[in-house]
Formats: sequence, C-alpha cells, structure tokens
Amino acid sequence: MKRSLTFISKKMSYALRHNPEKYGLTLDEYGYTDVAQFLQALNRMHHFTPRLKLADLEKVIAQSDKQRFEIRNGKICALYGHSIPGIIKRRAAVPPAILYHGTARRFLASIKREGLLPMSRQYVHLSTDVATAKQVGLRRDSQPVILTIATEKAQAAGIQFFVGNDQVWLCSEVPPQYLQVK
Ligand code: HQG
Repeated sequence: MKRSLTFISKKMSYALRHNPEKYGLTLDEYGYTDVAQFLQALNRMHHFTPRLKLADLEKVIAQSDKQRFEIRNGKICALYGHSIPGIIKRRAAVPPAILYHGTARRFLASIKREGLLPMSRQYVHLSTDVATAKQVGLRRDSQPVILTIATEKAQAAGIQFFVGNDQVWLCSEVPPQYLQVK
C-alpha cells in the first residue's frame, strides 16, 4: 500500500471534502470529525501498513504546500473544497479589498455572463494573491486568466465572504459586475 504524504493527503481530502459517508464518518456543521475515528476509518479503508497514526496526519499538514486541513481539539476538518450536500459553515469575515481567481481561458465567456459559480463545490474559491490564483488556474490551462474581485462593492451589495485559510477565501457566488480580467 502506498503511503506517501501525497497519497495520504488525497485520501484525507476525498474523505473530508467529498465522501465522508463512504468512510462511515459524519461531519459536524463546520466540517469537523473526531480525529481518532478518522484515523480508524482511513486505516480500515486503505489498509495502511504500518497503520497511520496521528503523527502521520500532522506530517501531511506540516509538509503540505497548501493549508488544506486543520486539527483542533481532537477533531479534524478540511478547510475548503467540499462538495458534499449540506453546506459546511465557515466563518464570515471582511476580506482584502481585492481577491483573485485563476481560471481557464475557455471558461471566461461563461464567467463573464454568469459570474463565478461554485460549480461542483459548495463555494467559489478565491485567492489572496496573484501567484496563488495563477497556480489554481494552471491546473486547467497553461495560460490561465486571472480575475480580480472587488470585494468592497460586493459586500455593499450583501455578498458575504468566508475564511478558508490564509490564502483561500470562499463565497457563494460572485456576480459579473464585481469581476475584472486582470
Ligand atoms: C470555473 C484547489 C464556467 C472556475 C485549488 C473553476 C483551489 C466557471 C472551475 C480549490 C464558472 C471550478 C478550488 C462559470 C466558475 N462558467 N466556469 N460561470 N464559474 N467556473 O476546482 O477555484 O489543491 O471547483 O473558474 O487550489 O479551480 O484541491 O475550483 O475553474 O483552492 O487543495 O469552474 O481547489 O485546491 O473548479 O479550485 P474548482 P477552483 P486543492
């Protein structure tokens, strides 16, 4: 059984963002589940040898390029990326005046028409800086488009922003009038 940090991280993401039920896990309204039960479920489903321990999850979190998970008070959650039914609550806060979104050129016409929509996830994902947005866009296009989001105007119109991690902000949608191609 593969046991690389990337492999473990992908299984953690799948369980916490997309399919906790398959692992026999329930998430609370903020997306947290008991970390001991989480470890048991990962070991049961993937037969890690030697068995995964808390220290392995901590290592995944510490060595990752992105802050995807958080362990707190004996519980673990994914900080963003969820696609399960039932919106995971995140803390609303005031974001930087400009946020960024990196996307593929082929999506631009539709985004200009409809705005940014969560698509298969629960929230639209926004970045605090251009470099991060570019990395996100590069997943889908070698020459990604960077959009800027005017968050003050959006908030004045009642749109809320939620904290993902230090670089990721979440939003239910961004109508086209708050978007500009950078
Ligand atoms: C696009 C990764 C057409 C949107 C990343 C994006 C991120 C539209 C795609 C996190 C649209 C959805 C999320 C519209 C939005 N018409 N296309 N109206 N509105 N789109 O993967 O932001 O490595 O769900 O531009 O780093 O790319 O997994 O969102 O291209 O933080 O931890 O629809 O996932 O993190 O794609 O990425 P996604 P995303 P991890």
